[in-house]
Amino acid sequence: MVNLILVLGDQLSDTLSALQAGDKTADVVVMAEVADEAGYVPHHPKKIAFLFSAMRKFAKRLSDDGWTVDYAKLGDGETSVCGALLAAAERHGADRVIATEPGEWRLINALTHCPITVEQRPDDRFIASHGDFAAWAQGRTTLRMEFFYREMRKRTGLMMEDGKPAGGQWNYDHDNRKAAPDQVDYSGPMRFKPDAVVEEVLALVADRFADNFGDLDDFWFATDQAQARRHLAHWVTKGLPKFGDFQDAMLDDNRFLYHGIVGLYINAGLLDPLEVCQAVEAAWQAGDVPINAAEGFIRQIIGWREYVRGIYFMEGPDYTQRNGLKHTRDLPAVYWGGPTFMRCMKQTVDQTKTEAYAHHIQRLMVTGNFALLAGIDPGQVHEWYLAVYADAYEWVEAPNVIGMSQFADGGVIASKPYVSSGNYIHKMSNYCGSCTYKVTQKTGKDACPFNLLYWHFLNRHREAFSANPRMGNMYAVWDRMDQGKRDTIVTEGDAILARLDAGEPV
Ligand code: FAD
Ligand code: DLZ
Ligand code: SF4
Repeated sequence: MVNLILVLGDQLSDTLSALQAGDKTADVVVMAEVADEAGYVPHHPKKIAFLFSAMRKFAKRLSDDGWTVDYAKLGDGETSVCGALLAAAERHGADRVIATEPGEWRLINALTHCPITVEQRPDDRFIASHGDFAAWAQGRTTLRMEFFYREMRKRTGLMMEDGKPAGGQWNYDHDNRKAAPDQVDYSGPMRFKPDAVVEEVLALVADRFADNFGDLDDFWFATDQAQARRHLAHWVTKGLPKFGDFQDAMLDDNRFLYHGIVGLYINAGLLDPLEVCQAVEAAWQAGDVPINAAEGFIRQIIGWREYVRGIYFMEGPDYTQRNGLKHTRDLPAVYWGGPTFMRCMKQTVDQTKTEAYAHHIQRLMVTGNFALLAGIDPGQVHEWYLAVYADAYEWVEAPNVIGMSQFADGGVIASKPYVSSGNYIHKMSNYCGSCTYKVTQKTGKDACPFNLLYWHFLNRHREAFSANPRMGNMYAVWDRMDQGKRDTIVTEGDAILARLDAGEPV
């Protein structure tokens, strides 16, 4: 009997467990562009174009390799993955599907309830299985990433020497917090001219997703493994050496700084996470990059990336509905490109719109920080992040947003909320110099909204955080402020929130 082998849009890896379990000479690979996947959030047009192009090229690669591939283009067939499987089963006389577990509970459930036998195999493109993560987490009162990361270093042997961390330290983060540089001597990610496959997809996306937030023009992403590898090699040579130093910096006129722009390729399966880490380790071993850059980058991949996936699957399907701080405000229009006087928000949203990309600190300390301080409903924040970034899939996006950024999981991931006044953004960027607001002003009409909302947030959530040992100092500072200043901050913070509620720009 013929088996169907399901390959989803973010499973474009030769080593995929479903492909490994299949028989090239007898089974049929099913790949489908379907409205349900393209529409569960209003994905950025560049994200859809990237994924459909990469899917089409991967299907061709499989068929060149001898597989029979049943590929449905958007609009050609069914609207859901389950529907596509049922239709293909009919066409090929199959009664069983071999799949690799999807990265989202929604789709896992859809496959579980699809009226055909679907065997969901573990996604072993990750270092830690669900069982490994559960075993690590068991019995721990706090699940801090740093300790999980050390386990992953030992397991992979990356940057290990005689069982000890290279250089004598596990973590070189203290060297990775330099402010924005005056000059960036890296020209950014490698750009690829759309080929015929990509051009066809671009026309489809322009036709079908014109109303989605995001620009489609100037599409430059790699869309196959060979291109992604070329981009990786280029970045390792030119960008990685200063990645660590300026990892947290933000610049008005440089969107990518020294970042890898590899998340979208790894998450879709075009690059293997270990392959990427090994390339970085090799550059460090060759003396081409400093230890803080190599360790800092490898920690993001085998530490943070694996850790957030572990949390997503351990916490269960209700994770995205968590709202520990009971925030209910609607997501303001500025997130969809509406007017704002805040330079940092404008820059981050503008670049998100054009590139489907913003780096970690922009996501965490600009748009994430503002949403948390303003008390935005975390479910809406989550859907925004899932829609607008080319690397966003729920298993990775939700823990970062619901957990790390919005503290909506009650502290599973973060030991304290990632909130800051304008001072942090000022220190790490050159945004404030051209902002309508004044970052040094704490109150008054020109005061930076982050300054007002920071104290407003701490004040209104006193019950939740005043006993947190990492926040005691801040409450002590607030308590020492004179009553008149505190009243002004609360009144002016209320006024900003009222403007957001009225749909007025802030
Ligand atoms: P680099 O800065 O070059 O970092 C290297 C790689 O490390 C990334 O490509 C990624 O694979 C990994 N990495 C780094 N930090 C994390 C992290 N916190 N969690 C998981 N992997 C990490 N990452 C996603 O892949 N998808 C998302 O949807 C996503 N949403 C995020 C939302 C918020 C609010 C925050 C704060 C972070 C989010 N991240 C997400 C993590 C991180 O911002 C992106 O991985 C990174 O910006 C991607 O750009 P890059 O490839 O240039 O990464
Ligand atoms: C993100 C996405 C999009 C936009 N479209 C498709 C699609 O048409 N077909 C498909 O197989 N996968 C798509 N994906 C990726 C899935 O949404 C992804 O597999 C799940 O979110 C699980 O991570
Ligand atoms: Fe952002 Fe405040 Fe700086 Fe303006 S002054 S760019 S709002 S941090």
